[in-house]
Amino acid sequence: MPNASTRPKRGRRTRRQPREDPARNELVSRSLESAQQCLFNQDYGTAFVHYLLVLNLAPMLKDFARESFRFTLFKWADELDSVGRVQDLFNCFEQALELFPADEVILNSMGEHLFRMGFRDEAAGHFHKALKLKPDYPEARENFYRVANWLVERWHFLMLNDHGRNQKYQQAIQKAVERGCNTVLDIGTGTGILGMCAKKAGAAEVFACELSKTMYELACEVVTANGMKGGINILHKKSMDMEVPKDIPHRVSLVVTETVDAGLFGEGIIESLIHAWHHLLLPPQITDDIMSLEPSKTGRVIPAGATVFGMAVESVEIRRHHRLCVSEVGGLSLEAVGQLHSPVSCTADADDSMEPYTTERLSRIPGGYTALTEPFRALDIDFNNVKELEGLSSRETQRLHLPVTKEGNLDALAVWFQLHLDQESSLSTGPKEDTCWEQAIYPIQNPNSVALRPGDQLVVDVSCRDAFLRLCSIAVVRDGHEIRLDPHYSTNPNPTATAAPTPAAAPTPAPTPESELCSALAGLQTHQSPPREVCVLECSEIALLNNRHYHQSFNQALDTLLTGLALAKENSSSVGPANPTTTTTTTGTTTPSPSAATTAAKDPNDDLLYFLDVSEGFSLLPLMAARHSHVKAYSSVEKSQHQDVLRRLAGANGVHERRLEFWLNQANEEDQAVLKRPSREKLWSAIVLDCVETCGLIRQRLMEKASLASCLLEEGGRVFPERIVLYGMLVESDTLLLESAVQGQEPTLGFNIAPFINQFTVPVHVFLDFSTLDCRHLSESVELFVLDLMKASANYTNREVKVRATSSGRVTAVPFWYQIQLDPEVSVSTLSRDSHWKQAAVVLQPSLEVRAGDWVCLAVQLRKSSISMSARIDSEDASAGGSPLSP
Ligand code: 44T
Repeated sequence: MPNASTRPKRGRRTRRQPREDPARNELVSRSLESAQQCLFNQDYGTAFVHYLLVLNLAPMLKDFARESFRFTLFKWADELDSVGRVQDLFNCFEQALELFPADEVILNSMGEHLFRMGFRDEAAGHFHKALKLKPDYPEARENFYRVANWLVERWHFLMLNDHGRNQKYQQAIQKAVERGCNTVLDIGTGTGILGMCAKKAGAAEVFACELSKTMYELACEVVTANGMKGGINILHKKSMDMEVPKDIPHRVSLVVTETVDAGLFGEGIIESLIHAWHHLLLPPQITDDIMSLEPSKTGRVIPAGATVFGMAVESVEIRRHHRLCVSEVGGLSLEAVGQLHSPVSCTADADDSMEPYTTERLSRIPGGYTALTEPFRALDIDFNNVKELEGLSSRETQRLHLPVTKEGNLDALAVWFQLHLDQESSLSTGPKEDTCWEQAIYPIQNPNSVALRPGDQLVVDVSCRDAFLRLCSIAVVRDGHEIRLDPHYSTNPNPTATAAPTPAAAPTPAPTPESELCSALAGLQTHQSPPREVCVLECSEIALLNNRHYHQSFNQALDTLLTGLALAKENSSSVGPANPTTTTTTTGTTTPSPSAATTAAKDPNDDLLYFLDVSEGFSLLPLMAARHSHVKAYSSVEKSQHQDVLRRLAGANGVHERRLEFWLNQANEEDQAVLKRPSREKLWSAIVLDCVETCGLIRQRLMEKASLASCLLEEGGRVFPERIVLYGMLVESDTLLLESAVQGQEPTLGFNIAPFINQFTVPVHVFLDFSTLDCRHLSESVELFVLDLMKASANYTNREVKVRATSSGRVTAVPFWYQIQLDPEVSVSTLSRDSHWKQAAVVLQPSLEVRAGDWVCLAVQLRKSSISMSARIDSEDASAGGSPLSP
């Protein structure tokens, strides 16, 4: 806002300024001309400078020049970007926004640049502003949806919808404040809810801190809307960066916090509480001193402490995501693969790139789980005892011997905790509780599977390192003998048994004396061979490797295609004469038409079929193709560790090294564009595109890639898959609603929070397990649309599909998945049990009441790879509607 003293000056200046200034006008018109000329000559930098001058001197030209100015800016920004002049790029955008502060297109484009460079918070701010200026601006909306999940994680909705948790925290805070804790700091305030509870309970002073900018801004909005702006002082800070009196005037008597993740310590609660005790909290109350200081003079923390529990579990789902469970797929032996690991490991040698645990909601894990031990107590921690907090990392490793209660494969240790808010009240995050919490999962990474049975004892080490709780299965004690699980465990030099790999989904066979002998031998052998390099693959890459059906299907489709093409080549070369018009350039590039090239008999490479796999991540498909005679396969696997594995597998499967190449190596060396085949200009026989992301969404720019790919195919060549069919189903699912927005009309604990956080609602949910989603099916599955990758002219689809409701209910969501059609005969479904893909769902806003027999009209839109849907009851005669199809 300009202040009062500047206004008249501006006015005077404008008044003094003659309306018509010929010199100025001359400059404006010359600069405008130069700008247009430079634009025409594609000299965008100079054009941009001229436009800046013009529009600063003659703001009335803004409307006239807006389009060309934007165009110039975007072109110039692309150029700056391509040469890495990031600072200059953002300076240009800032200058542009000074001229056009409310231009949603410029805001959105700046957001896109920010996002690509990793400034997610700032990017989101720009998309948000663009959307506020123009709510029906689809590009900004898509971009906003893309970042909203990062900015405001979905668990915020779950936690705010968890009434039990909210009430327990509120009661504990109210009690503490009523007992005299009148100065409060809320660490990691999120939406501001706990701070507001303290204020409402009557605390004299309330401070709050939040490290995420988006959440901080949200908390400020929420607190203001609840009339507490002056009552709660919110800081955009990490608690560890706060000091007295710089940030808060004095130490506080109560810290409230819920900075805990599924593994309890993952949000850094230990470090932040140690810091708080040293710098932000009043001294603790000495509990055994009856005459101790009054609560307003001492400090305490809510939650007061926690107890961590663990349990050994069998789960096929965990196993197939963390261990290789197959020795052969798609005709390839994987024996030579070496040791594979998922990035989740808490063994002694795990480096910093490893996560110690992953998370799962065990109650919803596909295939279920079996508890192999009773829950055991792994750790107790008192948050009001700073010495205990400080001693945690140096605590001695605790070795537990856990009786095995049920027969099964040891796949993971699952961990949860009880959060003691105060002496009377606690929250549990256990797998049997009806809460929003997930459990921490410590998968067993042992390459061999471990069959446990009642009577065994599982030896588990519990320790704390780098402020993470670490649980490690060390050994199994059976009949007085120790069977080692951790290859690095060295106290027992005489390993006795590890079993051979078992298939992912097969039930664990009961161990027989023979099998035990075999495993003992296998164990000995593993022990004696030199340690091989461990290759780390993403969990979804491991699940893909374990997917037999996927590889079998590709094998079959590849077989059909490559055999057919080879035969066709053989025929044409035996019939047709050598083509005399073939020319070879000095660089060795042959430049005839593809058909002519195939008949240039001299070069043995002419008979080759070229296969390109541009899948994201690790893929065995090029190896499978290269096993065919006359095929040269290109893999786009980038990491050298992964390339080594492929080379090793090639060797072991009889694929000559010349038959497998790494495409990006080639592309870098020869500076070629991706998808253009190197060295020769003959065309590809097959190109594999990765269509669906693990999260369940169509990959971005898929259709652009597909249309490019189909132009690069030789006659008879193929893009894999040739098409994908999207299926969906009408469901009623409260769970999906609880994850997508704060539900209900009731204020949360009496506070007005929902409208603010619900701005971050995103209609598409990803990483869903449809097989275990708590929902009622209200229709059969129905085909929603087909993407033809061989005729990829359009990159969007708009369709209305009629679906018949099979039961009455409230349609809250439409989960969707894909049938990936490799050729007319062979397909894979992203919904299958052994798929590495998850599903996604559109949550309908608002939801739709249906009666059994109603026809529902689903408007499905695919724009630039993002799917949106809306539903209404179809009042017309719907007999011609889409017929239900099975996946
Ligand atoms: N997720 C639970 C973890 N913060 C909750 O920025 C349970 C996950 C979960 N601010 C499914 C279900 C559930 N100083 O906004 C965050 C974070 C902030 C801090 C300032 C600090 N030292 C910190 C540390 C964290 O605190 C907020 C809450 S963290 C809670 C994590 C529903 N999946």
